[in-house]
Amino acid sequence: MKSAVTVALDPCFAAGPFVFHDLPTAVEQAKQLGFDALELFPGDPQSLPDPAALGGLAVSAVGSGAGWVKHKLSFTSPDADVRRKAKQFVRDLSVAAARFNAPVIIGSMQGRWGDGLTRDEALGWLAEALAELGDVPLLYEPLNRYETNLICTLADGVDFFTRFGLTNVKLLADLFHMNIEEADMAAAIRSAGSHVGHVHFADSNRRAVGGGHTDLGPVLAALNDVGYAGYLSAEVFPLPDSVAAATATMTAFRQFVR
Ligand code: LER
Ligand code: MN
Repeated sequence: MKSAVTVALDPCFAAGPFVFHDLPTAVEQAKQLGFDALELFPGDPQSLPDPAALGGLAVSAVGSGAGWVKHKLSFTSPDADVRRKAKQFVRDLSVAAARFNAPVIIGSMQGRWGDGLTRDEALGWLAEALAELGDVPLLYEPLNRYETNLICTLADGVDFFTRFGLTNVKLLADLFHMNIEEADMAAAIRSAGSHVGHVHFADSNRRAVGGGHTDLGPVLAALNDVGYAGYLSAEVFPLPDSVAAATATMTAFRQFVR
């Protein structure tokens, strides 16, 4: 497994669960602490940095959260024009992310059902978007119940992929969301198996691993047992500050992985 740390690149993420909020500091600290990669959350596709600005670090993934947080785009909006713009936003992001060979995360842009929209209609539109974008590597992220009512567990994610024949998409297992929604985090990872394509490495309270009460040993054992070799990416609050959260993450990574 490889280590990554998140960097928000837009003021719309100022209060979000990202370790760093400016690129030069992130590059300097990530290199110093020995991270393999940065995970980038731009406000727009055109604000992804030049690869040369990353000082040799890889990019684990590119987040599309600004599509919702900044531009209010969603794959399950009742407005067809908003859905079309949402797909174009992710398409443009994926073109920019290809410079880094990085997949694009679909998290909050999935939206929710309700207000006259049935769950089946919403899932249909979500599946249509993921299928249309199927030529680019995508990571689909189940979120906790306070952020979506579409798919909140890994098992529901696998069922969704199977029902709509989505073979291009992998699951993003965010340990913070899983702590809220899964009955047994390790068992959920074992059941999802090779569908797991990415991990957000966070403790129960969304602090760096070690700062909450999640029992990480069985979770890491499950990831090892399913042959997971991707990133453990710290998507956590910069608490007590960015450098401390990054340092704690690397301590945990070395404890559990190396
Ligand atoms: C995005 O990766 C995520 O986990 C969402 O909860 C956004 O905060
Ligand atoms: Mn996440």
